[in-house]
Formats: sequence, C-alpha cells, structure tokens
Amino acid sequence: MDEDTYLLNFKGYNFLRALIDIDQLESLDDFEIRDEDIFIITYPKSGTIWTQQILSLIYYEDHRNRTSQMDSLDRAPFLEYNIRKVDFSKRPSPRLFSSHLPYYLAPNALKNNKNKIIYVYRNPKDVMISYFHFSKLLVALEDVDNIEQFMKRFLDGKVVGSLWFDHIRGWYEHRHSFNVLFMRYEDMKKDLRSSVLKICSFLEKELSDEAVDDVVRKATFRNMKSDPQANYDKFVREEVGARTEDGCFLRKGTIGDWKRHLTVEQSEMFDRIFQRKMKEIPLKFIWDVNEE
Ligand code: PPS
Repeated sequence: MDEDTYLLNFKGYNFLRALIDIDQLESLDDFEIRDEDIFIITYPKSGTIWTQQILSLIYYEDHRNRTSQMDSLDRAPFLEYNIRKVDFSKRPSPRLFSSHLPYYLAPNALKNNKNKIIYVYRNPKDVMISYFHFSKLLVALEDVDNIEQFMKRFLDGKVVGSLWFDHIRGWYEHRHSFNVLFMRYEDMKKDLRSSVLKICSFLEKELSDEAVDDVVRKATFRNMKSDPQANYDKFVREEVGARTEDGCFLRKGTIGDWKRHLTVEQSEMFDRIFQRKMKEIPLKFIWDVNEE
C-alpha cells in the first residue's frame, strides 16, 4: 500500500484519510466561529493533547476536580476531524477547538484577529521521532520500517500535516492576520507553571494560585499518562486501532530523544535542510534539554 491509502490531499494539504469527512473539509471556510472560540493549532506531534489538557483544566473546574468523565478529545475537539460527530453549534461558549490546519485552510472568520489561537511548536527532530513511533502504533497511519524511511517521508511532506516547514512558516509569516500566541513545547517542558501562567494571561483567565497548581499538577507527563481522560489510550485502542499492545500516545514526552535515534549523518542532513528552509524565520528552537 502506498501513502494515498492513508493520506487524503485536500487543497495541497495531507489529512488522515481514515478519520476525515470530506464534507466537513469543504465547509470549513464557512464554519460559524464565535468570538469567544479558542483554538489550539499545531503540527502533529508537537504537544496538541498536552495543550488540550491544559486548556480544559484552565476552563473547566469539573475537569480540575475530576467530577466529569469528559475526555480531552471532547473538551477540545478537532475542527477538521469531527471524530465523535458532535454538533459544535450546541456547545456552550467558550468553545475550545484543536486543529492541525495550515494557516490557509483556517476558517475565514478566524482572520478577524479576535479569536485567541495558541500555536504550539516543537523542535522538528523530536517531532519526527515522535511521529515515527506514532506511525508504528496507529493502524490508520502508514507503517514504517526504520527511521531512514520515515525521515524521507517526513522531509518530503508525505505525512499527515504535510511538510513541517510549510506549516510553521505559514502560521508564523501570517501571524499578524491572527490573534496568535506562539508557545514552545520545550518551554512548557522546562517550566510548566510559567507556561500555564503565560497561557492564562493570553486568555485573560485569572485563576487562583491553587487552581494554577492544580492545572500544572494534572498536566505533567506522568499524571496525564495515568489519566484516562487525558492520555487517549482508549481512543487509540478502541476508536482508531493499534498495531501493538505496548505503544501509547504519551510515549516519552522529553526533549532531545532524537539523539537516541538519528545517526550523526542523518542529523547533519536534517540540519542542512532546516537551515535552508528556516533561514528567514527568527523563531528559536531548543534541541537539547540542557539548552537555555
Ligand atoms: S497528535 O497526534 O498530533 O495529537 O500528537 P501531539 O499531542 O501533538 O504530540 C504527542 C507528543 O506530545 C507528548 N506529550 C507530552 N510531553 C510532555 N508533557 C506532557 N504532559 C505531554 N503530553 C503529551 C507525547 O508524549 C508525544 O511526544 P513523544 O515524544 O512521542 O513522547
């Protein structure tokens, strides 16, 4: 089977064929946005479910005190993959949405500069490694034999989300058309509390110190991994399908795992492409846990 079995290309961008509804895609442009709607935008494997968890903890007390059974996927559903077929128009404001959409496919109304958007990005070598493992896990994604093979696919943009460079470049270069906060995965990892406070300030959400502590505690990798509402284990096993028993969405959650997977040669080749493609983008990246 080739990648077309797994990918659906719509207007130049690759979607996950198994979960996409083409009518939904066609109507994205006219999607009725409310001013209070909040969006988490990411390239895949950059911290989406982490940010879903943080935002739902910030907004919903019943998520903080675990009195509700609603999981992150329902709290901050994907705009383009309406997996649980929810009628979004019935949801109370403020609605949280997640999306991997490139800037040019975002609903038109989003360019009103009103809606708050959080764009989370991560160093692309770790994104690629995370994606490699995810492709081995999910039956809906094209399986892969080794890093070499996946790296080629990733650098050719033949994956869900298309080319990482295009995604980040597009959102960054068009940032003035949107009300967007750029958050770095690695900063969230190094200082989760400061990151949560930064997000709260952007969202104009004031939480007590205790509530912030609670958000931070429940959004750590360890706690999310054991929290069925946050870890997507059930979703992977029961709704999408897994190839193996042992893989999971919350795999490792670290900075610099790429060093354990890439040869020096592969890493240098990646660096050369990165430098060429990102030369006009002043965003800084953290590649190693000891980097400031
Ligand atoms: S997806 O499929 O696009 O929605 O995946 P996404 O959620 O964007 O990315 C999954 C990676 O994020 C890691 N993750 C975390 N890291 C640190 N702390 C917390 N709390 C956390 N939650 C999720 C997750 O483990 C995946 O990265 P890897 O490197 O594979 O572990």
